[in-house]
Amino acid sequence: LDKLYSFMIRLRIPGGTITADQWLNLHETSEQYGTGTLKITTRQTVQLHGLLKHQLRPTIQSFNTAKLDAIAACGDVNRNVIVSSHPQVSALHGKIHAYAEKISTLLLPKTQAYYEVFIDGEKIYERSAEADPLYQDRYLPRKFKIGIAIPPSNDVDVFTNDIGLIAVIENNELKGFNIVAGGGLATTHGNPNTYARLGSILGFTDTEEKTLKAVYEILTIQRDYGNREDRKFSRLKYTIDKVSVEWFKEELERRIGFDLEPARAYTFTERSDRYGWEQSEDGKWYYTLFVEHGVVKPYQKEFLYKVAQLGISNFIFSANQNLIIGEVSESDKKVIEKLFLEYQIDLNISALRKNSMACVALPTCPLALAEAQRYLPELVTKLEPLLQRHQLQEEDIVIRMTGCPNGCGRPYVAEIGFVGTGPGQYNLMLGGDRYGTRLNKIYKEKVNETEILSVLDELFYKYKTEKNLNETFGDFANRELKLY
Ligand code: SRM
Ligand code: SF4
Repeated sequence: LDKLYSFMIRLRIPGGTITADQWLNLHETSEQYGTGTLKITTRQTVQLHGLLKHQLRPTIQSFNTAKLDAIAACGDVNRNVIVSSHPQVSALHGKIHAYAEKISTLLLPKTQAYYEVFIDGEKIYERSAEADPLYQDRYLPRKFKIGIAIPPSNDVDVFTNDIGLIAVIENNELKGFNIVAGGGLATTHGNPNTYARLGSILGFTDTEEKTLKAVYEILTIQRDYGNREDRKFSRLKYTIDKVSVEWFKEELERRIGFDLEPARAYTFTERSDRYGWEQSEDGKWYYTLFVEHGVVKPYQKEFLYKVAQLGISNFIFSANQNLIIGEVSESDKKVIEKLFLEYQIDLNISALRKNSMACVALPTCPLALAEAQRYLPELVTKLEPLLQRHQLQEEDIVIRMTGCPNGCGRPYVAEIGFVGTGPGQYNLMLGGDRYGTRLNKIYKEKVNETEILSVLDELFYKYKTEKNLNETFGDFANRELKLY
C-alpha cells in the first residue's frame, strides 16, 4: 500500500478578488476533492486542506479551468500580492488595486514546471521555459511579500511586508507611492538574534514605471545580498539591517537609475474591515461578511454559494481573513438581503471578535506549538464579559493569536497579541498600536488562560479609569506598562 499523503493547496489571487464563477469553482472543488473547508488566509487568498495524493491532479485541473492557480503562492519567490480590500475607501481603489496583478505578474518565476505532467515518474508533458533574469538559477534566499495600502486604511499591515507600497492620493489623484522595505515578523523562541521588524520608508516614486522598477530591483538586491547560509536570517529585514538602510537605498537608486523622492505625508486611521453594507463612489454596494479566522462555516458556505449562483457580484478576500461580496447594484442588493434572512447571516458580533485574527495552527500546521484559530474564539467569549463589565464592549481592540512565533496571524502588530509557546501557553504581547504602525512587546511569557484573563481584566479596568481622551487600548498599555 502507498502512503496516504495529504496536501494543502493555497491559491495565488493578487488583490484577493475573484468572480462569482470562480467562487462556484472554489466551492465545488473544495467539496469534491478537499475536506469541504475553505480557509481564507491573512494574505487575501484561500487554502484547501486535506487533499489526498490522488486528488491533487483533479484539484489543480479544476482550478485551472476557472483560471485559478497556485503558482508562487509558496516558495522562495514573491508571494501573493495584497492590497487594501475595500473599494469604498477610495474612488482610486480600482487603479491602485490593478498594481497587485501587475506586480504579481512581473515577479512570477518564468519556470513552466507547474504545467509539466509526470505519470509514474515520467515527464509526459513539457513546456519550454524562458530565461529568468529575476530568479535566475537560484530564486530568492527566502519567501518575499508585498502589500499595498490605500490610506486611511492599513488593512494590509503594510509595514509587515518585505515591500510595502503606500498610495499617496492628493486632490483625488494618485500621485504615486511611498516605498517601504524590510518588514517581516517571524521570530524563534529562545533566539534573541531573531526579531520582528517594521519596514523602513525609503522614499517616493511618482510613476507606474518607476514604482515597478523600484519593486523589481529591491528583489534583485535581496537575491544578491540575502543570507543563503542560514534560513533563519535570510529575509529582507535581516539583509537591510546587515547593510544599513542608507546603503540599501543607495544601491537601489544605482540599480533603478534615478533617485527616490522624499516620502510624502500619509495617515492611517483604520485597519479593521468595514462590516456590513457600504457603497463606493460609483454607486456599487459592498457587503463585508465576518468569517471568524477565515474558516468559512458550513452555513456561510451555503449562503455564499447561493449568492455566487445569482451571478450579481464578485468576491473579495480581505487581509483580515474576511470576505466581501462586491460590486452589487442597488437593485440586486435586496436579493442578497433576502438570503441573509434565509441563512441567518447577521453581524451581531462583538467589536473584539470583529477585530480578532488567528493563524491556522493545530491540527494541520506542522509548526504549531499551541492552538490558535480553534482557541481564540473561545478566549474571546471569555474576554467579552470582562470588557462589558468595564463598559469597553464598543472598543475596537485588535487581538491576534498564533500557534508559534512565525507570526502568520501578524500578532506582533496587535494591541493584544498571543504567540504560542506550548500547549495552552502563550507569550502575551502588549503595546502595539491600533493601526499597525508600532510593534508590541512581550509583557508576560508562557501564560495560561487563567493568567491571561486576570492580567487583561486588571488592565481593562485601568484603561477604563485612567486613559487619556481618545487614547486607544494599545497606546494606553504601551504608556502604562512602559513598554517603549
Ligand atoms: Fe505563514 C509557514 C500558514 C501568513 C510567516 N504559514 C506557514 C505554514 C505553511 C507552515 C509550514 O511551513 O509548514 C502554515 C500552513 C498552516 C496550515 O496548516 O495551513 C502557514 N501563513 C499561513 C496562513 C494560512 C495563516 C492564516 O491562518 O491565514 C497565511 C497564509 C498567507 C498566504 O495566503 O500566503 C500565512 N505567514 C503568514 C504571515 C502574515 C503575512 O504574510 O502577512 C507571516 C508573517 C509575516 C512574515 O512573513 O514575516 C507568516 N509562515 C510564516 C513563517 C515565518 C517566515 C520567516 O520569516 O521565518 C513560516 C515558516 C517558514 O517560512 O519557514 C510560515
Ligand atoms: Fe503554523 Fe506558526 Fe504559522 Fe500558526 S504562526 S500557521 S502555528 S507556522
